[in-house]
Amino acid sequence: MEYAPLLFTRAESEDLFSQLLATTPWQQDEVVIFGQRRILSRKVAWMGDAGFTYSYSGTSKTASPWSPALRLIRERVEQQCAHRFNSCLLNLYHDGSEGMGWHSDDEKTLGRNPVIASVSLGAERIFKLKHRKSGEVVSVLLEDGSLLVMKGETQHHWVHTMPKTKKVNTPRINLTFRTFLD
Ligand SMILES: O=C(O)CCC(=O)C(=O)O
Ligand SMILES: [Mn+2]
Repeated sequence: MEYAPLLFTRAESEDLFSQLLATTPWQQDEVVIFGQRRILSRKVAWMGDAGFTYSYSGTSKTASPWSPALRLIRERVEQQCAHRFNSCLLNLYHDGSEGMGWHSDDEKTLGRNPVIASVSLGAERIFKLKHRKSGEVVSVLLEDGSLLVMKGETQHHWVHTMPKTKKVNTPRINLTFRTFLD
């Protein structure tokens, strides 16, 4: 796991945040939990190269084309990681009442040891990883404009979460760049 606090300057990230907020085709997320369909207040979008369908917690989505803001972010991330990405999942957390439960990004179509590059814009939030066997928990503060890269066997051995918190009352956008295999 690698963390870079300032992939984007404060000014860049402010500008990118408002562009993404305005131009992203945000959808209300839906998940199936114990066989029941639930609407989440977090908003999501799925962007990528043409023709991708992504299945995620029981629903499937087709990728929208890259927006100019997201294309720019992708280029910076690809330079930093020396890795190409063909898709990105965007999450909009309106405030600390919205989060994401424990999971790993282990969809089969990502391959065995995926590189997942996570860009954070807006409110700082704590991100946690937990080792499946030992139970060890690692907390990382994901700052505005930062990049967190998970790779190698991370998804086999660790689950991760974006916990809800009462301390945050401003929005955050998270982008996870992923590479789906053909
Ligand atoms: O918001 C985050 O930092 C985590 C997002 C995440 O884990 C995911 O989209 O799979
Ligand atoms: Mn994840």
